[in-house]
Amino acid sequence: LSRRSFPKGFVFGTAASAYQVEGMALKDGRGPSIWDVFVKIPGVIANNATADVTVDEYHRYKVTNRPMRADADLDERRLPKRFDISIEQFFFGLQYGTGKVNWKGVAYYNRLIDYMLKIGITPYANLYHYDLPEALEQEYGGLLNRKVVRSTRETSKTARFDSFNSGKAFADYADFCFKTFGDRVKNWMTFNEPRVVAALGYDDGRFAPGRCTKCKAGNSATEPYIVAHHLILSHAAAVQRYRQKYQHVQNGRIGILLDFVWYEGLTNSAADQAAAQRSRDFHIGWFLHPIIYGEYPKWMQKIVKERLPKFIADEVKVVRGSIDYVGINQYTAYYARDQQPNATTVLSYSSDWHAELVYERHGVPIGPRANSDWLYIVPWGLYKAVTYVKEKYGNPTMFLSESGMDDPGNITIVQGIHDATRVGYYRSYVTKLKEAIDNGANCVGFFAWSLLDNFEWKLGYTSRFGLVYVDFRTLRRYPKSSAYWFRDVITDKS
Ligand code: GCO
Repeated sequence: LSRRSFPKGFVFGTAASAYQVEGMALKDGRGPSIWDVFVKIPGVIANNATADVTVDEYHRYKVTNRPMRADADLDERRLPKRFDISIEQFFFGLQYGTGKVNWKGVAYYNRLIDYMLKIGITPYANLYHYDLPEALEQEYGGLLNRKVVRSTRETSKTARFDSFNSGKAFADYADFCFKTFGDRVKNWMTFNEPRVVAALGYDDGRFAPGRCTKCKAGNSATEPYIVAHHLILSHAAAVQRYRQKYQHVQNGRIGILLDFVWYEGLTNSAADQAAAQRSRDFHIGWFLHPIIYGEYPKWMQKIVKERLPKFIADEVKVVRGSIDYVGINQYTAYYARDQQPNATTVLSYSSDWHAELVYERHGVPIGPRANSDWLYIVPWGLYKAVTYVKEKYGNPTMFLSESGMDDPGNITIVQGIHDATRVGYYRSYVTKLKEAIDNGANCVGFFAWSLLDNFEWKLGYTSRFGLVYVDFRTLRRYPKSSAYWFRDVITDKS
């Protein structure tokens, strides 16, 4: 297995998000995001950890890359890197676009991008990774309010969609980034895992802003759908802006990052097979279906009915086809079993699936479990997920934008850097990806999550996903066996 076994131009890289690695909490003019507020609620994050420092990439982005070069001899000229731009670093006023620009934040990303290019790393920039400015949450309810798409006064449902072109909203923030960095950044993504934003933020309340039917505030039967709808429209508005104003000059491409768990029917019964299909529709279909076909999947329309927002004709035009490529975050697979609602079922996004997710069949787990309770190692799941996108969605240009596994946080450096399980994970997943490509999937890259151990949301620092071990007391970086393995693959040495 090596780079040579992949089609010409195939890229290997690593991925990280602003909030999880930057650690410049509220310094240099950054305003608080909904995550800064969320992590402060006692008991919400393991050990009540915060991302105030995390791995301090804000100051150490050079240190991170230098040891990678010297110790692991990673050939960075061949290593694209996916990183996120953080909204709060730019706009901390009351509205995106009308909030003030934080020029220190802009300077940071200019330094980072210039440095990456100087040492030969290709930047892949994503515009939103869970960190909505708290000011927007306070002012109008954040993603629940359509102002997040366009901030011009809300008009009737028949308002022309392109009126949000003149609005001050997500598209304006995106526009600012295209204008400021697009001379150097040629690979853009709008949102990371919008499904997680909607489901974890508004259905089970596990992620910021922590809303759900059982939480202090929220409604799991309606809010996830409203938020998802606004995310799709915001994505489309940003893409439209890029295409109209920048793409022909800057020659870049733009897409979105979608998480995709593979769902396999628990049995061959028609009921379980349908449950697996519903699960796929409520998961990746929720976003990819509108983007490719201009409407929500049939199963969703049938079950969610009037709780599901609709795209008006002018919106369909902008949403459909709003990607040049799509990033798939693929880690795991589950079995799905038919589960029809009964009198006691509480209406919610997850109960709408009419499916129960299970992790074993005849007492055999679907795969070995990593440290995270949701992460079972199932390489064939990646093959099926990629092949599904190929077959169901017209084989769009895609790349594996995240894949990886975690170890417990409290292991020593020595235990941490001998990460044989992770090496095995990557070997098997990358092998399956190659099989899918050999069978025609139009997949052009693979990005490991993540280069460094970092702040893993609810798990705080009790989970390590890195190719490089971080000693969280000293913040020193130590390449793991998986970093060397990765190097060997991408430099054709293995
Ligand atoms: C994402 C992911 C990452 C996680 C990773 C491991 O949204 O892209 O949630 O931020 O850290 O998937 O859980």
